[in-house]
Amino acid sequence: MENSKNLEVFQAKIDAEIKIEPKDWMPDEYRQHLIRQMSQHAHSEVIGMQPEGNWITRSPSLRARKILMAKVQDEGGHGLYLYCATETLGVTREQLIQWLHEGKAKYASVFNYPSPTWADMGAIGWLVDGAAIVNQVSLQRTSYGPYSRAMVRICKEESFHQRQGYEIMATLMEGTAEQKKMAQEAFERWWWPSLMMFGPHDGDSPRSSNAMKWKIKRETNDDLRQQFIDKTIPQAELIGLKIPDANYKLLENGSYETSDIDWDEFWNVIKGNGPCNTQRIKQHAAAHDNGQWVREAAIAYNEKKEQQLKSA
Ligand code: BYC
Repeated sequence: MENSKNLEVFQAKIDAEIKIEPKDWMPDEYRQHLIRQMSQHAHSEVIGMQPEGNWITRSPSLRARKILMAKVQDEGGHGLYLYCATETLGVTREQLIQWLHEGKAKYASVFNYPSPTWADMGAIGWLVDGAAIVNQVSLQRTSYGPYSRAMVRICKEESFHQRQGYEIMATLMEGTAEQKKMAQEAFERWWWPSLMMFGPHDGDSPRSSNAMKWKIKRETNDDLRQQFIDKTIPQAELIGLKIPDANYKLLENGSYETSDIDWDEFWNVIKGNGPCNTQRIKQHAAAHDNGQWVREAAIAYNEKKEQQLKSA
């Protein structure tokens, strides 16, 4: 089929809500757009294990430790589904990791902030996973089949994560004055970075136009951010947390108006100048190098199995 006919069939499928599958024809721009977004999403899941992994050995109880360990492990699993889904677009996992280490691939800016107290575990689960869910529920309807199916499973797990985070915050808010202060301070550390997770305002988002046309994105950055704000502010107020925004107000339509994000901070963190950017990549690269023997052993094991099957 000539290219314009291919394009017509491709867009018609998207318009009819038929998923694009790995062996279907797709324009190269669509493929590259997906490789970029999905691999960045995968990297975010894996780099996101670091701020929480920081607290596994220092959890305040065995129950808390078991839950946190399972949660961090889930995030690693999400990264793996997403790397596999990205590989269906014809790019190797090694290449994706190399782009991450070279700084060519991004990951969510929110993971470049430190997690100095136990309350940060609450704030990350409640706010960061909470923001991720709003975005990922929408991405369940994305046009690329493998991405959409990965999202369905990831969303089920993320909703547990959001609740475990909120439980930590609610428990601290019923505790001593010191615990309440710890929770409030963690809330203040993660509120703005969580709002930044949705990306720049719609007018400043160069990727949105193609993403919406191809139904990779189903809702805009600002619409998703507003949904998150509207559901999170009442949750904060219910447990006595103060919103770190002097200008926020409830509007007649039930939605909240808030101050604008500090976009200089957002772009600065994305450029690599956040408090933990260097540490996050260094730690990932070291873990990757340390895992070399595991990858080699897995390949050797598979090769041996294949030989045994052939000679059986
Ligand atoms: N951080 O045109 P735009 C989790 C970049 S992890 C960094 O709006 P787009 C969890 C953007 O990449 C879940 N960079 O782009 C794990 C673009 O630069 P490039 C993470 C950002 O793609 C562990 C430029 O800015 N979720 O749940 O249309 C523990 C212009 O932006 C950010 C996902 O990854 C940012 N926040 O929209 C706990 C969701 N925002 O690439 C929890 C999947 C923007 O052109 N991704 N940029 O160089 C998406 O939905 C979209 O990619 C975004 C951005 C909404 C993030």
